[in-house]
Amino acid sequence: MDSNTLIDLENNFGAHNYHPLPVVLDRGEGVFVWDSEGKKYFDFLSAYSAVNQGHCHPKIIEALVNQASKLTLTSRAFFNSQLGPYEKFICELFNYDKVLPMNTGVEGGETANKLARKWGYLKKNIPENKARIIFAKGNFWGRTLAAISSSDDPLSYEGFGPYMPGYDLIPYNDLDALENELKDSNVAAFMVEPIQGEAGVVVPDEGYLKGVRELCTKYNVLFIADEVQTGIGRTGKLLATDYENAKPDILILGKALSGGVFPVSAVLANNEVMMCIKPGEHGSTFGGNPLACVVAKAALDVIIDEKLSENAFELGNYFRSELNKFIEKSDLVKLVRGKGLLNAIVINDLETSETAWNLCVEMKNNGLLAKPTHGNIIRFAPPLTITKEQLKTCTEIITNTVENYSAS
Ligand code: IF1
Repeated sequence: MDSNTLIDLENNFGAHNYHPLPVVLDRGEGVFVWDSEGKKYFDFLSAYSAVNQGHCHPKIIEALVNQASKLTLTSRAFFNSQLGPYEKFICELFNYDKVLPMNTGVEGGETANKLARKWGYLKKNIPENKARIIFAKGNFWGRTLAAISSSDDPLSYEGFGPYMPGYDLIPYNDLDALENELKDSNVAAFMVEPIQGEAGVVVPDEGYLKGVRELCTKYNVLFIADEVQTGIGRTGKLLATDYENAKPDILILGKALSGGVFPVSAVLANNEVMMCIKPGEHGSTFGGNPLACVVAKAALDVIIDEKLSENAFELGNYFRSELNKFIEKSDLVKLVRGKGLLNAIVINDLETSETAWNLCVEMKNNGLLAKPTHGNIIRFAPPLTITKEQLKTCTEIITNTVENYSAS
């Protein structure tokens, strides 16, 4: 089927909860994807950072296929032979006592919130139903009713009320505002992204995460880091919180934990927190399934064996320095920001403009796929397996596209 037919099918039979770029992808390998007509593109979205290891990484696919023909799902009503070894591996890698396996990123967030509330009641003696969780404005952690209840983006929450009580917002990157809230003894946790993805790759000031860690310790509040997007090498370290040695009390991972093969998420914490949840109090049919365990183990091995965090660190510096040179002479691009290979450019235009969208359509025509976030921001997040040569080519595609757009 050609692309237009396939787009029509999605339009006719799928809910209209997305507005995709007009490209139909059919195949992927490493940093490349191909559309139904066989045209090849650099993937600069990586499925929102789920495909850090590159599309269809042979080692991850091999693990998937081998396990798929052996055992896929048992539920947690029984033990399975892959779960224990995986749990030991991931706990040792991230240095936590325990892990709670889930599937999607938002389930990871929900799990972290439930853990924090339970801990608040059992360990901090917060009166019943009074636990509060603080979030930063501009946060994004998914689409469930709890997640949208903490959102200040009307697109996410409007028309879906009533909302979850016990959630409050403070400005991002503001330690004074945080300290003010944490003084209330009913606060169980502060949940935050080390870099805000959906908000447009907003990088906080140096020292912010360290400050969050210190304030949470001082006021006996749990620091929950949502590393669903920033984790697993994306920002140039295994975790973005590693930059400031700001170890969260609860760590949420997702997306690239499976290399984009299927939803695998994880919540990590020490016993003091994790043991607050008892049998029957939380779970999931698919969480911790043997297929997910071997896939996640393989996906993490690839990050480590291929030094993808290090590659993201180096190539991210290169990408931003090349773009900064370009920005000096560009009227259209205002700035580039990010860490590692999680970057965005801000277009010198209104948030309501179509410029970013139009640029993405042009970049697509030129063989590179990226997605606008808001009307004037374009995120660039290639697979971390990208080489310097490839990134050089991509930087040229991006800057040439902007130049031609400005000229037209
Ligand atoms: C959509 C953006 C990315 C996340 C963080 C948890 C989750 C996400 C920091 C939930 C999910 C997504 C989901 C996707 C778009 C997207 C996104 F455009 F909104 F900003 F990645 F950058 N924490 N992010 O970024 O994970 O339940 O989806 O597995 O359309 O909702 P999930």
